[in-house]
Amino acid sequence: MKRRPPITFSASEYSRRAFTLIELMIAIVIILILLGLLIPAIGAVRLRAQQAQVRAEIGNLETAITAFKTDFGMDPPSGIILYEPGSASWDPRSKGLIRQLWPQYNFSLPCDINGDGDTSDTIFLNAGECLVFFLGGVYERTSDGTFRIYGFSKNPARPFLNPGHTSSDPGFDAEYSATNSGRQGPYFEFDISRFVDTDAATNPGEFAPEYLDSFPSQQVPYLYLSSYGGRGYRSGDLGTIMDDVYRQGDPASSTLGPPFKPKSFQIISPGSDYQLGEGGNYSPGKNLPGNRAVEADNITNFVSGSLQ
Ligand SMILES: [Ca+2]
Ligand SMILES: [Ca+2]
Ligand SMILES: [Ca+2]
Repeated sequence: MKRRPPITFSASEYSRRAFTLIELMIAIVIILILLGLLIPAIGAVRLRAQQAQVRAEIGNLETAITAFKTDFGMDPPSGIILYEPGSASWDPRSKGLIRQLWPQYNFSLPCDINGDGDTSDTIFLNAGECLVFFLGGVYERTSDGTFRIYGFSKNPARPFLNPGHTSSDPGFDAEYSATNSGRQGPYFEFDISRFVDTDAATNPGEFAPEYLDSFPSQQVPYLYLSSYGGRGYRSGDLGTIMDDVYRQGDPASSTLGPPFKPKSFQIISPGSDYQLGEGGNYSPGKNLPGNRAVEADNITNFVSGSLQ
């Protein structure tokens, strides 16, 4: 049987193998350079997808507000104080809003709006909390810190009957279960993992949640501002969150223009930088001044997309 000669490499073959190693290293470097170009591009695509998701959600919130208006004849207010019967007496403005929403509301019967087991809370709802309350209904914060929302009772005199208020709570009324009279809402499918209570320290005990948009690790909730059917946006609803609603005008001008959405409402997401900025004049064709640069990525219901 013929034996095969042992395999040997010539000098040129060795150099050919070494050259292959150099080629490999060059290929690796090229791949790294390409990755360096690609990763930011992937990041930009991901950001655009996240922005599109928030834009779509703002559209769904608008639809939910329309459904609320169909039932109650007005857009949700964006600032109100709710009084459980054991707290202070109603201020005239808040009482007027409740009378508009529920003409048969009985102000003297017990209710536990925040489902915490008593009927003595005063609940100051800010602009972001109003969005959740009027689209979500009465609520409770459970022992693990998560929020639940229950819509409103269809009992026209007692819309705030709260299924979260249980029979072991003081002042329990069988009607608190309220399922017998039916419920309306929630008007929006909130993701309970995105409820947040940013003013828990200043308003302890009311537990009213606000809602974060879907940007990962978002910290600043949606801002919702009502024009009260065209009667006008209220600076009081803005609190210290922003200086003003968005208005049509040159951002460089100190003369404030008419507001966007003058007869309905503004919804504002802080965008991926988690900052709302101060608001005021905005024009799609004009740059925001340097001190308002954080507003460029805000997403609103009056511009399709981020502001710039
Ligand atoms: Ca309560
Ligand atoms: Ca709160
Ligand atoms: Ca922003």
